[in-house]
Amino acid sequence: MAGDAPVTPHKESLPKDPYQPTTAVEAAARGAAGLRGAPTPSEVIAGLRATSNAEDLIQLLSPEGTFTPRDDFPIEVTAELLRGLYRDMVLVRRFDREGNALQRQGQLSIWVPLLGQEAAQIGAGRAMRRTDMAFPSYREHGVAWCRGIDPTLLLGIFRGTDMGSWDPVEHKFHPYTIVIGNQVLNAAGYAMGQKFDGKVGDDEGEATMCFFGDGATSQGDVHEGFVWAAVYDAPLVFFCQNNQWAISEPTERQSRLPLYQRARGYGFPGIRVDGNDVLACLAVSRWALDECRHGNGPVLIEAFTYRMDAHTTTDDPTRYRLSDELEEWKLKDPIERVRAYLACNGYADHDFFDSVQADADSFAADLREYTFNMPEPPPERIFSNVYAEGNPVLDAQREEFLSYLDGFVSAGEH
Ligand SMILES: Cc1ncc(C[n+]2csc(CCOP(=O)(O)OP(=O)(O)O)c2C)c(N)n1
Ligand SMILES: [Mg+2]
Repeated sequence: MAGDAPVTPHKESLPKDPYQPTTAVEAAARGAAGLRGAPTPSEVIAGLRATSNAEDLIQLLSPEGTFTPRDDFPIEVTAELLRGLYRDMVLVRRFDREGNALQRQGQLSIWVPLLGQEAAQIGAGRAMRRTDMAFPSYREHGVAWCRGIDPTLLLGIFRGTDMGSWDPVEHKFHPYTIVIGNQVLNAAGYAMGQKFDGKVGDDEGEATMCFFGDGATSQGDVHEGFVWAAVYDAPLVFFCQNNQWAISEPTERQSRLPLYQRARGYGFPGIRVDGNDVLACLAVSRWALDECRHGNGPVLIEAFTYRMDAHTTTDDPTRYRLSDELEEWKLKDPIERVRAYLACNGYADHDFFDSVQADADSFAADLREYTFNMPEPPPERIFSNVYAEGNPVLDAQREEFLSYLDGFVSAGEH
C-alpha cells in the first residue's frame, strides 16, 4: 500500500529560519519579535498561556456555545454527532467523579481525575478508527471509553489489584503507563512498525496516537520519540494534553515556548487546539490522523486545557495554585458549551438531557456495585502475558507456584 512516499508538502513549507517567530504568541513568548534576547518571565507566561489568539488556537465552539466553522478544519456538525459527543463527555465525567468518590470511601487506593479534560480525550478518541493504535498515560479514561474498554477494567488498576486486563491488541489501546513519557517511545516504535509493514500511504492507512502531558515534554523519552518518529516519517500523532500543571509544576517550568512550537525543531507540524472544545479536538485530530495515514506524519497536537481537580487524590492543589484560576476555567467547561449549543439550536430538548442524566445515574450505580464486589484476580495471573509465546522456565515456575498454592489451600483446610 505504502509505495515510495514523495517528499511531504508540510515539510517543504516549514519556515526556513527556525529562529524567526511565525506567530504572535511565539513573538510574545520570545520577546518583542525575537529582536531581544531572553523573554521576561511575564512574557513567557503570557505566551504560554495565551488562548485568545485565533491564529494560534484552533477553536470551533466558543465557551458560550457559538460555532464558527473553519475551512482548514472542516467538520459536518449534525445533531447526532453533537449529542453523541455530549453523552460521551457526561458519562466519562460521571465515571471520573465516581472514581474519585470511591477512593474517598476507601474502595480504591488512588484516583487520577480527568475533570476538565473530557473534550480533549473524547475529541481525540472519537477521531481514531478501530485500526488505529492508542498509547495512553494514566489519565486517559475518556480515550479508553472511546476504544471500547469496559470502564470497570480501569478500576482494578486504581484499587491496586490489577495492571489493566483488557486485550491491548483487540482494543488497540496499550496498558496505562505511569512512567512519565515512556509510552512515547513505545508509540514511536509501533508507528515505525506500521510504516515498515506498508500500512501507511493512502486513505485506508493506519495511524497511532500517543497521549502525554505538558510535564512529560521535559522527559528525554519524549525527545527521543520525537526524533525517531520524525526521521522515519512515522504515522504518529503526538497528543499532548497541556493541562498547565505537572503535579505542582506549572507549564512555565517546562518550556520557554508554547509546547506545540517544539515540533518545528524536529521537522514536523505542531498545532495548538482549544482542548476544551470537543469539535475542534475532533476536527484537528481527524486531520492529523489523516496526515499520518497518508504518510505525512508525524504531527504534534497541543490540546490546551486545564486540570480542574487535583493531580491525584494524594495531591492538594490549594498548596500551589489560586482558586481564581479554577474559577476562570469553570467558565470554559467543555461540557457546558456543547449543552448550550445543543439547546440553543434546537438539537436537543429536556427529554434528551434527562435521558443522558438517567444513563449516567445508572452507570454510576453499576460502577459502585462492581467496585464494592470487585473480584480479586487469581495470584497466578502474574504469569499471564509475560511473553508473547510460551516459555519453559516460566511454565515450570507457574506449575511450581500452582502446587504451592494447592498446598497452601489444603493446609488452611485442616
Ligand atoms: C519518570 C517519572 N518521573 C516522575 C514521575 C512522578 N510523576 C507522576 S505524574 C507526574 C507529573 C506529570 O505531569 P504531566 O506530564 O503534565 O501529566 P498530567 O499528570 O498533568 O496529566 C510526575 C512528575 C513518574 N511517574 N515518572
Ligand atoms: Mg499536566
